Amino acid sequence: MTTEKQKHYSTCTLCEAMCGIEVTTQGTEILSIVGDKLNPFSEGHVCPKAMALKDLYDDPQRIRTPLEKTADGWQEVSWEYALDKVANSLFEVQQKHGVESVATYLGNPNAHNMGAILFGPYFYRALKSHNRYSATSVDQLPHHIVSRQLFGHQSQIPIPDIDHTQHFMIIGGNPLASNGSIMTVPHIKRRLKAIQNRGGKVVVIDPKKSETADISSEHHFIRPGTDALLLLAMIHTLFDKKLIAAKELLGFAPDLLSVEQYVSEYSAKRVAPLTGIGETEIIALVESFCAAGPAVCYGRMGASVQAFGTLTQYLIMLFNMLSGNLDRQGGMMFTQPAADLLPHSGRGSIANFHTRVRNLPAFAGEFPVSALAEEILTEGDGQVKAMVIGAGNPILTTPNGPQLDKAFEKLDFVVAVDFYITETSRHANIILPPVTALERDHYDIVFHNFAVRNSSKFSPAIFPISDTTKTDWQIYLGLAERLDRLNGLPTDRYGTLWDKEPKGVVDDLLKSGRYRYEGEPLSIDVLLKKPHGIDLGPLQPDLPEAIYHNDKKIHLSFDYFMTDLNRLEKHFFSAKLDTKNSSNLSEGDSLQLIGRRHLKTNNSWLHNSHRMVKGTNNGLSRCTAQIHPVDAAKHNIENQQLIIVTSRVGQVSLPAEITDKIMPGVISIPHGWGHNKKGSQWKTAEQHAGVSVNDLTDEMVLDELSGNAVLNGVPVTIGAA
Ligand SMILES: Nc1nc2c(c(=O)[nH]1)N[C@H]1C(S)=C(S)[C@@H](COP(=O)(O)OP(=O)(O)OC[C@H]3O[C@@H](n4cnc5c(=O)[nH]c(N)nc54)[C@H](O)[C@@H]3O)O[C@H]1N2
Ligand SMILES: Nc1nc2c(c(=O)[nH]1)N[C@H]1C(S)=C(S)[C@@H](COP(=O)(O)OP(=O)(O)OC[C@H]3O[C@@H](n4cnc5c(=O)[nH]c(N)nc54)[C@H](O)[C@@H]3O)O[C@H]1N2
Ligand code: SF4
Ligand SMILES: [Mo]
Repeated sequence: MTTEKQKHYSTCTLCEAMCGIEVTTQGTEILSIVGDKLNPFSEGHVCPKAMALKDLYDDPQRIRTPLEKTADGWQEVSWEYALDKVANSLFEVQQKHGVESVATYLGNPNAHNMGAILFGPYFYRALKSHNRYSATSVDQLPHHIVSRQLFGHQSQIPIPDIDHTQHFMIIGGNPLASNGSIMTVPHIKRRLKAIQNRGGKVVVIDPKKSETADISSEHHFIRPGTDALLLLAMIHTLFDKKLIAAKELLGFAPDLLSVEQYVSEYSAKRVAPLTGIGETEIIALVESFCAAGPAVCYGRMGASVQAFGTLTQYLIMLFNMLSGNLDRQGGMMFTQPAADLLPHSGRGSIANFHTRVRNLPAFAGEFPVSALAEEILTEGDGQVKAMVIGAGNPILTTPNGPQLDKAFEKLDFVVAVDFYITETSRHANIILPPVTALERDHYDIVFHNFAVRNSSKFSPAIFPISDTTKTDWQIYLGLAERLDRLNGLPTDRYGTLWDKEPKGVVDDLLKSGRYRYEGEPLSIDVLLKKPHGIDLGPLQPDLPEAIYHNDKKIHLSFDYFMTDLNRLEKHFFSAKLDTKNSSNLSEGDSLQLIGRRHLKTNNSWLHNSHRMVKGTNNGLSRCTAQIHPVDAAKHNIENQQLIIVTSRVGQVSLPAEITDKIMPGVISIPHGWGHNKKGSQWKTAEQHAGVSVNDLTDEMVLDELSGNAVLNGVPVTIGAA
């Protein structure tokens, strides 16, 4: 290896923004990471997390060799031994307890990892178990269901055309902290400012005056979990004020105007007292949206991960359609990705099987993760006895973490594919550590499909794989091959896969895709000559091609979605509230718990980087409970005072941060903290432990239509510690 300084052009994989980075290396050392100014998509943008890629690479606590848990603690073992041991152990559990007894949980970083996406499925297929879980059901599940029903494919999700819109309504998203989600968008601040500079508006609907709300044209506090009501009233207003502009969409969705009958009861006047947004304000929101020209209404975590998340996302889509903003420049548009996996991937089966204990529906072959603990703890046929955890930390990231923590202790065997000993992987018998992002080839097979502009880029690994290191795909393929062999199945096809590598699959997709570049079909070779990536232009109108249903029509699926109005009526308007499910109404002393993100966090796993946790938040750690001065006064709580927050499932104690940026009656606690569990090994993170908000969230309360978790709008009480 050369000892000269070298510059490499790569891509940050930490969040969805796909920022191009310039990485300077010397030998095996990373000297610096800065934004790649010549990347046509991100134009030099990076956030402070880009340097965390270096910290991760350097971190002495990061695991580099497979570990086995023994009576004398963790022991380093060889890859051959570790992969054999895992495959044999999973095989044995399945022999003894049946195929369903092994469950898998896939975490968020998989979505940023082409190897795991393209080759991981060989392993799940070899396992044959239906007991599959992932972070999808604490996140974007509603978006998938809405797209599956309307457009025929779970991942055909339209994206805000932020660069051409004149009015951007953001419901429950904070892109200034998250850098955008289901909207791959570097330079979000510049782009939001640009809307305002061209005479447009950015409107934020959020129980918190977030960083995004701070730079918006208008912000409206909304009571957590009442967005579906707001959307119903917004659609009601479209009809009432004769603002429907859907003529061009009627050819694709002939029944669209019959939405009117479903919203007739939901006037702005009726919903206003529940949402906290006044009747005239709601009407004005709609009028100004419709007067703006191209406009787009977009909802993210706050709108999705709540009791009516699926209904809310559906209504957002209807609102965009009825106002004439679907598939319109400056509205919600479909991308035209260069390497399009969609035609080759599952469209998303809805409820074709159910969980054993609570009878919850599967979507696209996955069960709601809220059901995982009970599937481990409840005895009987099909009980989960072993777990595979791939790039996830569900003990901190899914509802009722402590219950899952206890459940994990009962398992016969656990394997974690992870490079840290986390709150979850500490339960593993074997940990298989892949290399970090900069050590593997990268093509963003997911997030190009959600990007606000079409582009294409391949980032080859900066450091080559050695004999002693493996990427995620090598781990999964190694396990798949071993399992098939143990099951007596043919394994000849693996030879081809080992040679092809995930990048070979991307190459096929590019070559069979819709773009040519300078006369040649796009390919990995073409992209290698363009290390900064290539721009493929703005999003284009794409109906009916974007529709995956055979009849090329949008299926509005009223029967599926609108039946949830019965639950909504009961929840918000029935005189006698079902207290178990009344998660959305502040009653008496209870507050509504919501989540938040900070620019320097990434779910649960960047807190071992000193750079990410240092610095102050007015002298407080970043894991605080934000409450409004009115609520603080009511409970005699002072700023920075330790308080106890209690929910149906648990209790945490953390400092209060009193701020009028939060709506009265609401409390905000970030997720991903709580690094104080015995046996996890991340020294810096432990010094900034915080508490886990998912010790409070309730695995029994779901968005019933989808099975998605309810992490926003959780009823809690507070008191001085
Ligand atoms: N209360 C509350 N809870 C939430 C949320 C919220 O807003 N509020 N947000 C939810 C959301 S949106 C999400 S996506 C989930 C995330 O939930 P999870 O995916 O369960 O958790 P992460 O914190 O992303 O954990 C990722 C793990 O993968 C490891 N890892 C990182 N990169 C790689 C890699 O390349 N390969 C492998 N094999 N491992 C890797 C890390 O070390 C870490 O242990 O959290 C959810 N939980
Ligand atoms: N820095 C950083 N960036 C990240 C991540 C991270 O952990 N850190 N995680 C990544 C992941 S996995 C995801 S999924 C995305 C998420 O991306 P976003 O959805 O943009 O991120 P959040 O910060 O969760 O924003 C949710 C907003 O919804 C508001 N909210 C809460 N409840 C409600 C409600 O009931 N109604 C309404 N209208 N609003 C509500 C919250 O106050 C918050 O401002 O971020 C990604 N980017
Ligand atoms: S915005 Fe996201 S992709 Fe860009 S540097 Fe930050 S973490 Fe990486
Ligand atoms: Mo997420």
